[in-house]
Amino acid sequence: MSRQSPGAPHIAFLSRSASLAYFRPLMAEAMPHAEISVWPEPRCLEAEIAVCWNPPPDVYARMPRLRLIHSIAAGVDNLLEGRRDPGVPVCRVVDPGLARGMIEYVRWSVLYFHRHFDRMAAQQRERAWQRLPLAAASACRVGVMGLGELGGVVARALRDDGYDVGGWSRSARQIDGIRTWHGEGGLAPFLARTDVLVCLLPLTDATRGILGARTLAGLPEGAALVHCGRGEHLVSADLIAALSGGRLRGAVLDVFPTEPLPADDPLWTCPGVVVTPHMASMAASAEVVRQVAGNIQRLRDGLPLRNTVDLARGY
Ligand code: NDP
Ligand code: OXD
Repeated sequence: MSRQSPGAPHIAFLSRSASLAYFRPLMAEAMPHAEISVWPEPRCLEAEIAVCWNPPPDVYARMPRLRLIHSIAAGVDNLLEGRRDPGVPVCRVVDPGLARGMIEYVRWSVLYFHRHFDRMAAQQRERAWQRLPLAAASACRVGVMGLGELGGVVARALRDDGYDVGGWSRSARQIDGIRTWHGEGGLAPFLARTDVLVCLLPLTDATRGILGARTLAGLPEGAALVHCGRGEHLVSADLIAALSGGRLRGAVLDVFPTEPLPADDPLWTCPGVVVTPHMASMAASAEVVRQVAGNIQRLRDGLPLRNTVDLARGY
């Protein structure tokens, strides 16, 4: 017999790479009548709601009551795999706090190159005291790939800091004070005017491997990369070749195809690379739970869900 009270939702937190048990008390507080299971508890398969980060492969096919898949994050690439029933919607987190964190991370990374902190760190190792000319922010051309919830606010924040900001997206976007390009045809002119490339794209079939030799070769000599999208966007051998050949100046990398980044990965020690452990930004757990609970209630009330993913586009 089900332990659910009649009509109460059953919510399963599913991840094969991290324990999501820390959500249990928060979710219980937000929805006191809900049944809550956490992977690998077998009862997860009875749930109607799957709240996911890297869910186990093919798990949805074993959840006959599934009615909603909800990400705990902004990106949904890792939870679309194995989703076969077109009637089950997928929602994600969109949060001003997450956007604020991303602005901070990208602002630091852009300043790191614009104000030569990379070169100062190298000089310090040589005990070299050498001042470099102060370049105005307006002389630093930043290019943001992806102008959505995160890329859009990051581009605006950098514009307000005085940078010369360009942006690239799938469809045409207009943002005051920012020159924008879109689609395949817009990529080359966008790259050609970009000194610091910021990747805030979602991972889809169209964007996998986009940070490879061709894109990197489209940047001006001495350009730098700030990568906060997904590890699979980057062809790391191509980046390492561009850095070691001196064509590119450096890279700040937050995301990797395998996380944690394996100890023997050459990126750890590649000159010019800063590695951070997928910490550019994240939504507070309480906010994630608030959004999940809100969407569960909306589902039960027959109202349109918030922050749904367009499954045809894949983001
Ligand atoms: P959105 O879905 O709001 O925006 C995505 C943007 O990318 C849109 O502007 C979209 O274009 C553009 N885009 C998608 N496909 C293409 C394509 N083929 N060519 C050109 N542009 C494309 O996503 P968010 O801004 O919320 O998040 C972006 C990503 O950031 C997430 O998917 C995740 O991977 C990553 N992320 C990383 C974090 C970290 O800590 N490192 C934290 C949070 C998110 P259009 O405007 O035309 O739709
Ligand atoms: C996200 C992330 O997508 O943390 O929110 O990468």
